[in-house]
Amino acid sequence: MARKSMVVLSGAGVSAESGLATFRDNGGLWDNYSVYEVATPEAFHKNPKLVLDFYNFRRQEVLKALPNLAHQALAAAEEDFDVTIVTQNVDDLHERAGSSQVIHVHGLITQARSSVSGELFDLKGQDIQLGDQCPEGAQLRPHVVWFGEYINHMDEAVELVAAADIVLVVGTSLTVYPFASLVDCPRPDAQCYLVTQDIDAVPSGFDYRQGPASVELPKLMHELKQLA
Ligand code: BV8
Repeated sequence: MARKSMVVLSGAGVSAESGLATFRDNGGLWDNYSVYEVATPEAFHKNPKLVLDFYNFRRQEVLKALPNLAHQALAAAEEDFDVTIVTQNVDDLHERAGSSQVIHVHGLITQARSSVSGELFDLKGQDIQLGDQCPEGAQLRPHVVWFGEYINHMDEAVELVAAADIVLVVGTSLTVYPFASLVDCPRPDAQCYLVTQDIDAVPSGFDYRQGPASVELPKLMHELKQLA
């Protein structure tokens, strides 16, 4: 029998127990930084050093972090399902846990991007400094999608969710669009689950498993494995 397809839509909550700050929880990044000073193209134009320092700090945190039981449970699910992870996260913890199909719709902090050609460069753990230029002579920027910029791979994400047998939303407040609109895309007969610590409203048709991802995800994967 063909393996079932599973699409995972993840956010910062899946990396919280790896020690990486989320955005909108108490003490989250947006409690300490203004989005408009560090996560918009205008901010980068106005004060590139502040923006570079913000992402240099977060990149070093990512390099120090390790995948947690939630990332590992999702990687292990590939034994029984065709799994694709569509993540808002700019960390590489899904990949480092062993997930083989990961789509970063908001970019990847371990890479730099030319703002002229869009060419990507692996930073190999290095910071991006003011004056670091792309071959075209423009200041390098983090390969991260800022507010007001189009996100990556959205059409592909819609198609994947619309075709999936199982849709799993993990560790996201579903605040940011257009990513959050993906919860409206599953087939009527798809099995849909939401695993998160807290949410304003549970999307229609989703089975809500409230709690830490490192606890709830392994439990859910064990349940689903019986149905594979
Ligand atoms: C765009 C940068 C087109 C990278 C980020 C409607 C349609 C289109 C656009 C909009 C729209 N409405 C508004 C907009 C504009 C805007 C937007 O969505 N604003 C919001 C705030 C209202 N969207 C955009 O600008 C997007 N661009 O649409 O372009 C366009 C073009 C021109 C003009 C107009 C439109 C760009 C969006 C990308 C922005 N970049 N980040 C970075 O620095 O990382 S978004 C940022 O938020 C991160 O990427 C993050 O991943 C994302 C979502 O946050 P979450 O991952 O959900 O994290 P959060 O802290 O919110 O929640 C954590 C959750 O985890 C909570 O539920 C918590 O309970 C849970 N949790 C915590 N611990 C645990 C846990 N769960 C389980 N276990 C735990 N241990």
